[in-house]
Amino acid sequence: MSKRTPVALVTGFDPFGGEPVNPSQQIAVALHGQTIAAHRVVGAVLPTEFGASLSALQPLLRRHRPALVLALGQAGGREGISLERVAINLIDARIPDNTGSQPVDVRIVDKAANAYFSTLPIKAILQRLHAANIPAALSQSAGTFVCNQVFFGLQHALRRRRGVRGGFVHVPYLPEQAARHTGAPGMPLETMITAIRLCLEVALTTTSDAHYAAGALD
Ligand code: PCA
Repeated sequence: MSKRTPVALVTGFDPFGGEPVNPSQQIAVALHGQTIAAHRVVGAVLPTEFGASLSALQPLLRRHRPALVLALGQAGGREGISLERVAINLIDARIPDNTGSQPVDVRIVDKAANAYFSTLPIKAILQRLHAANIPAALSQSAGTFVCNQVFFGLQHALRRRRGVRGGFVHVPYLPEQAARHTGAPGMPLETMITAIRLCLEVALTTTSDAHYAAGALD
C-alpha cells in the first residue's frame, strides 16, 4: 500500500476506572497497518482524559486526512457491540477521568450544535454484524463521559468535510474483565476485532444510507 492510499483512522482509549486493560485500545493496536476495503488502517490510542483526548485526536485528523474515522471505547456492562447514533454537547462525569478531573454539566464546544448524528451507515453495519452472529445493537447515547466528548469533538471537526464519515462504537468488557464484574457480559477480543473490521468494511463500501446525510441537531 502506498503512502497515498486513503486512511481509515481507528482510535481506542487507554484503561480507566480501575480496569487494567481497555479492549478498545487492543482493537486499535491490532488493526493498525491492516488494509480494509483499499484503505490503510491507522490505529491510535487516546488518553481517557477530558481535554487531552480531543487534543490528541486533532493532530491525527490533520496529519492523516482520513477518509473515515471510527472511534472506539469500552462500555462495561453492555451486552454486545453498541453502534452509537448521537453525540451530545455535554459532559456530566459520573467518575473521574485518568487525571482525577470530573466536570459536571459543561458544554464540550461553546456555541456549537447541541448534538450531532453519527455519519456511519449504522443500520447497514448492524445488519452485517447480525449476519455474522455477532451481538450488536444501536445505542441512542454514548453517555456523558470522555467517549461522548471525543465523539462530539470528532463530529464537530468533520462537520464540513464532505464525504468523510465519522462515528463511535462502544465495545463490552473482555471475558477476563467481565469475570470480575458479577453479571456483566464479556466478548472475546477476536470477536471484537472481527466486528470492527466488518464495521469498517461496511462503512467504506456503503454509498447510501439515511444517516450519511444527517448533520447537526440544533
Ligand atoms: N470508555 C469511556 C471513556 C474511555 C472508554 O473506553 C466512556 O465510555 O466514556
